[in-house]
Amino acid sequence: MKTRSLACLMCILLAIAGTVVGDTSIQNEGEVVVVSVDSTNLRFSPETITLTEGDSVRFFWSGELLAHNAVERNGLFDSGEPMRNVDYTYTFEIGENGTYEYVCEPHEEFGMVGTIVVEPAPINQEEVELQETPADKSLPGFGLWMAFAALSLAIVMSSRSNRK
Ligand SMILES: [Cu+2]
Repeated sequence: MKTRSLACLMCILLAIAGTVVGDTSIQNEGEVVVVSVDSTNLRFSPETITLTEGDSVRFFWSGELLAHNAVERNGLFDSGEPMRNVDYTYTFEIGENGTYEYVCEPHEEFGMVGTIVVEPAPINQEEVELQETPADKSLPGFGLWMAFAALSLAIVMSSRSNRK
């Protein structure tokens, strides 16, 4: 009876170990999509991009004739003062899905406007992001060692009870 309950405990611990190891092994790096200024000097290129939560938009231009910036209409991101050289990256976090419109402040009236569509992250990726804690990173093998200890204990206990 005692051996059976220990074996049961071992199974539970192995299951826990499995989920801990599984979480830390999934590292989903987001994509980075570059938006620059086209040859007319008054348009973003591309004007519309589609991303997934966790991805980034990188506003990148250098040596432009005119100074530009990229400011989201509700202030979600802002590359700062208009400049002829800009390298500004914004990463869309989990929960920031939606459609965002941004403008180049000095050239908005000329139609220098862009759109970013951010789609929700797949469910499994969302779980990884939410469950990821500093403890998981510092002790990646903790669950596995717990299971190993339980397994050792179960073997010792069962061999003792067999002798009786
Ligand atoms: Cu501009």
